[in-house]
Amino acid sequence: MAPDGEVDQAVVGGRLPAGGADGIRSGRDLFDALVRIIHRGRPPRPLAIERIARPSIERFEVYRKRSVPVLIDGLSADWPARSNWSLARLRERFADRLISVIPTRQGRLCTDVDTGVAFRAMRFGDYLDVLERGERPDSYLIEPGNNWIPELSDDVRVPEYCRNAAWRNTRFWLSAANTSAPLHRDVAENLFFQIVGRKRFFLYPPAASPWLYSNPFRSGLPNYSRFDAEAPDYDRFPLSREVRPIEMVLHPGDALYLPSRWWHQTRSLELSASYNFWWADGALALMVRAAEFVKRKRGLEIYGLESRLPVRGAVPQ
Ligand SMILES: O=C(O)CCC(=O)C(=O)O
Repeated sequence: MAPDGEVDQAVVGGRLPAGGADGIRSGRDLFDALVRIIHRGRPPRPLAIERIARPSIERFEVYRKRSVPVLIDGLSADWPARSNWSLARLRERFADRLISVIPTRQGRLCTDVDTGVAFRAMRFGDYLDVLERGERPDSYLIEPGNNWIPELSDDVRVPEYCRNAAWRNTRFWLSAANTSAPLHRDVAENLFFQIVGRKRFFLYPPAASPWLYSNPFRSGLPNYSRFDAEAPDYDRFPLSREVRPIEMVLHPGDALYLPSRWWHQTRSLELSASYNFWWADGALALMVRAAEFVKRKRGLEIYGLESRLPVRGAVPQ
C-alpha cells in the first residue's frame, strides 16, 4: 500500500484523478487510478447479452475465449432438480441434514471487510420452516456442492463445457424473495443455473474494475466492491456513474455463462433455488489454486464449513 501522504500529493498535484468522497486510500485505489489513466479515463462500453440455445462445445468456446457472458436455453431441461427442488421435496429428503448459511441483514449478505464472510451451520428443516411460512430467514443458504448434501449433485448434470476441467467446484443457493449478494467477482469461469424463481443479476466486465471501488488487496474481501449497483451512491462513488451495469433477470431454466472475473451482484425476486459450476483450466486453474492458498493462509473462508465438520450431514445436539 502506498503511504497516504504520497498518494494525496499525487492527487493534489493533479497527476491522479481523486476517486470520490473516499479518496485514494489503498494501493488498490492507486492501482485503479493508474489503470484509468492508461485507459485515458474511458470505461468499457456496455454490451448486449445474447440468448442462445444449447451451443456445441466449439460455439461455447467462442464466448469463453472472448470472455463474453451469454444466456443459454435448455441446458437444465432434463435435470431432476427441476422437479426435486420444491420446498416439500427438499424437506422430505433432507430436513435433518446440516446446511451451511451466511447470515443476512435485511436480506443482504453480511460481509466484513476485515474478516470476509462467515458461514454457519444449521438444520435444513429449520431453514425450510421459515421459507414455508413465506418469511425471509436471516441467512442465505450457500451450500458447497458435493459436501453435506452430496445427493444434490444427482439432481444436476455437469455441463459438457466444463466436464473435463482441471479444477471444478459447485454451489447450491436457496433463498427467500429479496435476498441479495453484493457486488463481487470470482477468478473461475461460472455457469450459473436458475432452477426455481427469478433472480436479478447486475454485471460489469473486468475492464470496469477501475471504476468500481474494489476493496484493498489485503482486506478480507479483496474480490468485493464497495459500490452497490442496485442502490448507487454516486456522491461517495462518483466514478461508478461512468459504468452502467448490464441488468438481467434469470428465469427458471435459464443458464448464464459468467466468464472469469466478471463482476456480479444478485437479488432473488422470489423464493429462489440456483446451482452453479465454477471451473478453470491451465493458467486460470493455477490462479484459482493460488487464490485458495492465499485465502487459506490468511484464515479466510473459501468454501464454507466443509473442512470444519468431520461428520457429514450430522445435526449437532
Ligand atoms: O446467486 C447468488 O446470489 C450469487 C451467485 C454468485 O455469486 C456466483 O455464482 O458466483
